[in-house]
Formats: sequence, structure tokens, C-alpha cells
Amino acid sequence: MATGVTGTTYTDTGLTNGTTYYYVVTAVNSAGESGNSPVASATPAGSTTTSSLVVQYKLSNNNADDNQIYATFNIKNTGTTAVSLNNLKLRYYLTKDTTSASLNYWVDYAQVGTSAVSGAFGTISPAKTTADTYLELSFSSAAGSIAAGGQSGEIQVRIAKSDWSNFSESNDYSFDGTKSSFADWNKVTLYNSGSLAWGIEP
Ligand SMILES: [Ca+2]
Ligand SMILES: [Ca+2]
Repeated sequence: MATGVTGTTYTDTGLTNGTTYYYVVTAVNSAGESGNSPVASATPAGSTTTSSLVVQYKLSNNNADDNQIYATFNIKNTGTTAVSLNNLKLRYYLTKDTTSASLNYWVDYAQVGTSAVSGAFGTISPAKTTADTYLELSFSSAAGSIAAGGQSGEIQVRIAKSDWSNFSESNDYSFDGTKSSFADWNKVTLYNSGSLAWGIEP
């Protein structure tokens, strides 16, 4: 609660993107405090983009409690110029549910060429409730480009721990157990030459 606000504006900071916040206002003078104003709400979305790139996601396997994470992506270019895949990086966010094991990934299939897709794990510090790690996919020049109005086609990845212990995917930022077919998904982020081009970071 913020008190002692004397102007007619107030800026709230330290919020979490994607979480809805609710506000009521009361006024205080020497006669006492007023009742509550009507409730207002807002959901911060982080950086917004005017990019024409869209990331779609689906599950290849929706078992959220086994030892592998399966995720499949499709990148759409809704713009009017081709986009070089070599300039793009895609991030899938998770909590790895371990402090001892390391993570491994496999690109099981990519329409642009399986060997043209590579990955690297990154650490989120400080960790978020639903994300302490991300898998970042990048593309070699052999992947080519996505034509205007075109798409990358399927990119299938798989993640497992070095000790093959089970994950809990239900607490992973980018996991959505309901997406059995491709749908736009803003909890996976895409960067074009380093700038956020799609999605909301955790
Ligand atoms: Ca799984
Ligand atoms: Ca997890």
C-alpha cells in the first residue's frame, strides 16, 4: 500500500510481467479518510514490440512429470520482408527442479535442417518463481530465411537432466499442457539481432 501520495498520479514499480494488479484509492484530509474508489486493474507486459514475428508452440508429449521436456516451435513471419534465421534466437523458460544435475538438449527435428539449429542453456539470476533456466535456440546460416508471409516449419526439441530424474513441468514458465496443436504462445521469447521480437520475458 502506498501512503502519503499528494499528487494525482502514482507509479508502481517492482511488478511481475503477466500478473494482474488491482488498485483502489482513498483520500485523506483533516476530517478523516474517504471510502474506496472503484477498483482499477492493470497487467504489465514488459517490453512491447511492433515486430512481425510470431512464435507458435505445441507439445509433442504432455506428460508434465516425467524425465523429458518436449517442445515444438514454429516461427511465423507476418511481415513484408524476409527474415534471416541466423539473426534470431528463441528462448524456452523452465525451472530445472534440481541443484545437482546438468541439463542436456536435443533437436529432434527441424524443417529448416536439424543440424542448422543449436541450443545453449542460460541461467536467470535472480531466479523467477517459474524460471531459473532457459534453453536458447540459435540458427546457422544454413537455416536460410523465413520468407515474407512464411514460416520456419516445425522445430522439435527435447530436454533431459544428466541424471534422468523427473521434471515438474507444471511450474515452468513456457510450459502449457493444453497446447496439443500449434498456437501463438507469448511465454516463449524471440529476439531478432538481440532485440525482443516476440513474447513476454518472465
Ligand atoms: Ca515431459
Ligand atoms: Ca520445473
